[in-house]
Amino acid sequence: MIELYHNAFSSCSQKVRIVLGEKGIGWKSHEIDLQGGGQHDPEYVKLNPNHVVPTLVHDGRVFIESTLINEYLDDEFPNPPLRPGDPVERHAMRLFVKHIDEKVHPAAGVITYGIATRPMILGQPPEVQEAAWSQIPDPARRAARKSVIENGIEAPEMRGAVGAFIGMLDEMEATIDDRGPWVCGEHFSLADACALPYVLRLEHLAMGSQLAAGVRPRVARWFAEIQALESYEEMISGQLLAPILAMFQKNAEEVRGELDALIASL
Ligand SMILES: N[C@@H](CCC(=O)N[C@@H](CS)C(=O)NCC(=O)O)C(=O)O
Repeated sequence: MIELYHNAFSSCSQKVRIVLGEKGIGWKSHEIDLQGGGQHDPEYVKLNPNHVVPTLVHDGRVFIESTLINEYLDDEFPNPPLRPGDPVERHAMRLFVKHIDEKVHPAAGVITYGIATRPMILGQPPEVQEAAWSQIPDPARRAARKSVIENGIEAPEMRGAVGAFIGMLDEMEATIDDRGPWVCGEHFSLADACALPYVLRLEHLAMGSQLAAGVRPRVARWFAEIQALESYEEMISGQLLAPILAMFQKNAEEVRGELDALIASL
């Protein structure tokens, strides 16, 4: 029995859900309300001491860290395999994933809270606003969250964060070769699962023009292919509540001019 503690919009949850879906693994959902502070609930923190989603429980054993969860799933449920068999290609895949985990994922929190959820948080009572950052255990992450809630698009962290996303797209455009359409060639892999949520986040935050065929043709084809996967609707788009998605898009539209200028200046 597989149980996943996750959130519909969380990038790390999305990358695990698409792997569950592509492997056809049945799972029980426990949705964690990140805006309501469910990640800080003492019962949940017993499972995930980092106060983050996702957490996977398989037959009573607890697994945290989305990349390691995906590797565990690929070991435990090997069909279809989602890592290249060739050691050189596997290294390239893991390097791609490591870069996203280390550089792009922290940037996702900056752009999501600084653009999409900030107006909602600023409309809340001060103690609720403070709860949005004060319980985050990692000091660097806590400081970045506070800064983007206070300063939004003007936060000093924003330039590096948007730059990390654009760098990811450029790397994908350079990496996807004629064998494509996937990052590692002909077969969908954990690298694609890892990139998906971050590319999707750009579309949700008024930066979808960066994915256009005329701008990055290989990324555009990759994005179309991944959205056509059999499990995409059930595991990704179908999970995103329309009012929350509309809020993301509306708030991002309000700073589109600043975002375009920032990207042009990179
Ligand atoms: N390295 C962790 C990062 C997990 C993470 O940052 N999760 C985010 C959602 S994508 C989260 O739970 N954030 C809690 C918050 O926003 O307070 C992983 O890969 O699982």
